[in-house]
Amino acid sequence: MKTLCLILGDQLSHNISSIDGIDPDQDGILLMEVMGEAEYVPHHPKKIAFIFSAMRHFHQELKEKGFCSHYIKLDDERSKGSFGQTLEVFLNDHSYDKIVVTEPGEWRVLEELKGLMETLGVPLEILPDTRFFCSIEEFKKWANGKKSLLMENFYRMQRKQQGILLEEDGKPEGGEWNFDKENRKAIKGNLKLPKPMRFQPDDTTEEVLQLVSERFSQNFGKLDNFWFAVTQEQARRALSHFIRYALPNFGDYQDAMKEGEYYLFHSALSQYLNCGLLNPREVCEAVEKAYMEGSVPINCAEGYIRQILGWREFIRGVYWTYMPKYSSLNALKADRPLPALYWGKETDMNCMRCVVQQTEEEAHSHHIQRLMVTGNFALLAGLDPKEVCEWYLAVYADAYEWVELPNTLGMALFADGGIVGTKPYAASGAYINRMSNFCKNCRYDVKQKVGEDACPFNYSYWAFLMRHEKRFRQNNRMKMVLSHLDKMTDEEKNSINKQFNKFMDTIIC
Ligand code: DLZ
Ligand code: SF4
Repeated sequence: MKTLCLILGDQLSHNISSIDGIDPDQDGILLMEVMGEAEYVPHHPKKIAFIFSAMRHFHQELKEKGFCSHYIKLDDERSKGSFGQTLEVFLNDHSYDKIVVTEPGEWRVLEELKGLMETLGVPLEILPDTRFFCSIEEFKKWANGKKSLLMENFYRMQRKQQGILLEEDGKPEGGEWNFDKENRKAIKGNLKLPKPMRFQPDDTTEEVLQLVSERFSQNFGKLDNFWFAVTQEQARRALSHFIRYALPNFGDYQDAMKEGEYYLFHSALSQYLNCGLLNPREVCEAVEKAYMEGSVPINCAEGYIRQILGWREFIRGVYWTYMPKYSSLNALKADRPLPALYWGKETDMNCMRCVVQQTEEEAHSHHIQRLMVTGNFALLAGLDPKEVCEWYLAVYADAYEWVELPNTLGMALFADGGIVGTKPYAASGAYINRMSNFCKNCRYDVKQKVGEDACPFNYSYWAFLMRHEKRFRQNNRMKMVLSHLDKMTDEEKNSINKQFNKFMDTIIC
């Protein structure tokens, strides 16, 4: 049976289930650059360039391994709007008895593939994505019947099942399951900061950069200084570089931010993991090995492994358990449009300006910047989750809906009403001031709660709590913060609300 294997842009792994069983002597493989995927949200140009270049390199590697790999470039006339249309055109010239594809990372694409089963006239088989530790079915089984889904419980179960960072008696390495308490230092003094490994674009990447600059220059984001890894071999070098130079301090400074310093001790490997250039297993194994050899302390190894084995898998499980309803949840009924400052319009809020500028330059910012600056602001301001989610999906090189949606809609915006997190990650300017130096160069005063010079995060925080007071009174974990609200006079509350509304009117126009 002559089989065609489809490889999507985030499936660039040589051990992916769809390739397993492909016979180089008779079967074929197809990768397609299609406009529908490139523009369903206005992706950052660096994201498009990264995916296209990694796809083209992957195709080259498949050919070198002896596979009959076909590649349709975006400017090839056979590239039509969607995967389905392009595939139809391809099948006019090539005959296959069967098509196989690994399940896609997005609901939208899964629906498209299911639709093709009816119309293509060739059987299409969708295989499970075995690159994850936990299958979708396993996650659903774990989640079934639970009132709330605690990531920590899921994570411990994964550690036990996978045998990662466990002592011989099954107890956790270092005596604790979670070292998060040790991960909250701010950057002080002249700490030497490493940089992620950078790669010079080769001819293939240069060709893609040219294409993207011609076709997507109107999108938010800069294309110059492209440095991402675009092959598995490069991504593996970036992983070793991270483990050697950044991981030993990753844990301590995981939540820190510093103006002008984009990566601190973060790995910047998520775009490689999420498109398949790195496998989560090899990443966890390499980090565990570094710990066992004594080159990395436990809080760093555990903190990093928790992100991959715990959080990343948990988020994927939530996505596939709750979709398609999940994408339209809006528990806090937030409906303000996304202010233009998210697309680079000047703002006096230094923290927002710095994070948006970094995003524009790099198509990357680290998780605390995403959660506690741009995400926190969106939560406090009551921005429409649909618009916020679209922004996150568009601007980050590692963003596919399965990972972006629960992180944004659930964790940052609390729009799922508590599926991902038990309470909203709302914080005033004090948090940003504690974890960064942004406030030093800001026109606003982080110490002032209200007034023309007050930090907008401060009055927005209190206005947010007032707006949702009734709901949050029912949440035990919100008791402490609401007790502060109880001490405020009506006059104070009124002036906070007035200033919040006035500020929102000035930034949303
Ligand atoms: C993000 C993206 C972009 C920009 N372009 C393509 C493309 O042209 N061809 C392709 O196969 N994949 C692309 N991707 C990644 C897909 O959007 C991703 O594979 C699906 O969203 C996963 O369901
Ligand atoms: Fe951000 Fe407020 Fe600090 Fe300015 S003062 S940087 S707006 S937290």
